[in-house]
Amino acid sequence: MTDSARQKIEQELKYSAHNYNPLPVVLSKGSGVFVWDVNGKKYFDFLSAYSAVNQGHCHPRIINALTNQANTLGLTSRAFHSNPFVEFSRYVTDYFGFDKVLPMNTGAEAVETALKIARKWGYEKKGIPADQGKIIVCGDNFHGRTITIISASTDPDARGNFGPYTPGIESIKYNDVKALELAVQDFNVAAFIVEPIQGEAGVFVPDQGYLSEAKRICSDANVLFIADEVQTGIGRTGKLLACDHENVKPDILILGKAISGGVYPVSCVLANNSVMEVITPGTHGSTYGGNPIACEVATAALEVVRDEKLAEKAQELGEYFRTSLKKIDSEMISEVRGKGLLNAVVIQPKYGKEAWDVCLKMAENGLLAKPTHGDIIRFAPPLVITKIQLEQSLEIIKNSILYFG
Ligand code: IF1
Repeated sequence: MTDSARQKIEQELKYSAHNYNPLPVVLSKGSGVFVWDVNGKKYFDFLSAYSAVNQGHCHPRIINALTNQANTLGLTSRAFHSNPFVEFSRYVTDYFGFDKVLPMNTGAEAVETALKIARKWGYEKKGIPADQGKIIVCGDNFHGRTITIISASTDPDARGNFGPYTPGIESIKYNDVKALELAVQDFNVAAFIVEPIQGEAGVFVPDQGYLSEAKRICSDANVLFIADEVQTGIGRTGKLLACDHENVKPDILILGKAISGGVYPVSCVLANNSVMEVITPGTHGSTYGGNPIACEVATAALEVVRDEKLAEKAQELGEYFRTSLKKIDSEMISEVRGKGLLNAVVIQPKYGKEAWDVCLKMAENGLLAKPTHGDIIRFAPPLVITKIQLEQSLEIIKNSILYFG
């Protein structure tokens, strides 16, 4: 690391809350699959801002939409109609096949929105007695950072000392249909919320059939099936939505991150009329939700996914990526897993060297990835990566791991 990079990191540590532990690189530029640090060193970005930058950094079509709209009309609030929102609401509902959209800004806000809709639906449509509604969540989930959402978390770091917690949340084991079957027997259950692949848990892919079975169990019990596709959606896992792998249509779909290609905070909740009609004027909203810039950016970002066939690319390149990783002959690799271009390698420490050391070595060799839970490295490049770039990346990953044996 250069002195100037070290100084910048020290400055950040001095003036900002220590809620992250970043890799020691200071980035200043991005384009496509690459980012550059303040010294001009170039890296493959294998985090993609946790799958927000599926379309690649600074995609020209999305940036054009951003600057054009920023120069025209930025924010109206939803107190007035705006042409971009009129157009976006039709575009996004048609794109994902739902009757209605409710726009927000961040993933956590969209999750909160979905939970509010589910509770209201529970009282007004299902007939759950007042204030008795329950939401079923999965152990090791990650849905965001608000107080209600961390009330649903089983991670001590995410929860610890942030109580008192929101009541009406019950946690069951992920990937366990029997546990869900039992949980929904309680009439007061309004909804089940699930990540089709658990990201924070370390890219944990459930058994084939889990999602479709879970959806069937929910439907039979008159419980809403909510899919949190904030991380898995928009092409990342090789289909437009991870639920599409099992032809599951959620009752409520939550999207964020890549819906704007990493350009602007945009999130959405989608549902059909029978569910979304519980939302009436004054019951929910957001100053920035559905603002003209967000709508134009998200429309362009979704067009890019379709026109550049990014889901199909993720499917094909993902297979190749996992096959190639499995061929690396190192005792340090104890497991390779994932779907599409959302993948992870479990690192077995060797001579005291761990996933963090591998990530530092990869950074030195020109590729950025971040360890999670100490021993898992997530690999999620922008979906615009080419086969040749993926091969170059695999060389870096391989050499960095083999460096330690
Ligand atoms: C951080 C992980 C990824 C999400 C799902 C909602 C949200 C997220 C399924 C909230 C956010 C993030 C945020 C990020 C780390 C991260 C993450 F490691 F925790 F699991 F992506 F891999 N639902 N995921 O994954 O969205 O409010 O942040 O927009 O820095 O905490 P948000």
